[in-house]
Amino acid sequence: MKTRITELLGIEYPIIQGGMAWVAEHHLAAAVSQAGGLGVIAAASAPAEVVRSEIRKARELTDKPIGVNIMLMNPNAPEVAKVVVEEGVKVVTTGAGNPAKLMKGFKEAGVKVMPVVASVAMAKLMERSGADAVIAEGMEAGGHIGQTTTMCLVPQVADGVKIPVIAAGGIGDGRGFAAAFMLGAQGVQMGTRFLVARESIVHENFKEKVVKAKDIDTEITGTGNGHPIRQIRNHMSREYLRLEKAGAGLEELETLTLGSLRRAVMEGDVVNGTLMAGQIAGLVNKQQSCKEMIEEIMEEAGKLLGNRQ
Ligand code: TUI
Repeated sequence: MKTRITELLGIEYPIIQGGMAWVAEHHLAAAVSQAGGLGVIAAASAPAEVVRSEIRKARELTDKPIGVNIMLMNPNAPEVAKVVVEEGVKVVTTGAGNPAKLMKGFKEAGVKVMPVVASVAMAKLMERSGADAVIAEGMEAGGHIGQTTTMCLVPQVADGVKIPVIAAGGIGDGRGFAAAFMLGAQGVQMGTRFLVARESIVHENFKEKVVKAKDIDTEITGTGNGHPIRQIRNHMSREYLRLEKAGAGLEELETLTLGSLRRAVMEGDVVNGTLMAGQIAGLVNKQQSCKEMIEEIMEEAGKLLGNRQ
């Protein structure tokens, strides 16, 4: 399937893997790229040298293009950007902020930049700053989110910019893929579905929570303090919301959640860990390899979209 995104990135299918902190390490990224999508290593809050080593390990597993996601709340984002350029990575996605300051360095190095945006204004700003595409992410997504749904955000962003749009948030199968294209997207980004992939290093307890989740099993913490995070409801999310309601300050809440994503992903602590996942967790009900997932999605979407080339 050829779209402006497959052409831009030199990949087979316009499916981008979300840059999930702790989850999106070299095994997952390499598996997605090897299956014809774009695998993405999440730099998250890792030191730049760890990111370098992840890039090199991914390259040992695949010679297809690999991307890196830079989380802009991380104060060492400029250092990570330097490593990305040094290692010859050609695609970067960004999240949770404005990457304008990093854009010049990326452009000079020939790196394609695809910022995640949660509004039309931000999408336009990114286009003016030199972004090659934008990832319009609705609030169905997991982790740090904006306030608009994918259904409303994607067509408005598609009308607002000339660069290609990738839809994200709430997409987990061929129907979601086809719907995104109907809304004007040229590609999709998926996180939650890839989280449970066989190649994903996420602890089985967390994967099981996603596979068993129903449509209404996520909730958003931090809406009141500027750190809205969608996650599967558990003891941690309830405790956070209880403290938030009682007027706890950001510092107290951050102490509560310190290391909680790592605990969920690495240790399988589904009680005191933060189970970041999107609303599509309710639809994700089986574990497959990334290749099986991508083939299944493309087959279903192909039928729905009438096998357009
Ligand atoms: O970045 C994400 N999702 C994330 S990052 C993350 S790491 C984390 N770990 C522990 C605690 C807290 C965070 C977990 N999930 N998604 C991409 C995304 N970006 N969604 C929304 C946005 C966004 C929001 C506002 C992008 C730009 C923006 O602009 C604001 C500005 O700076 O002008």
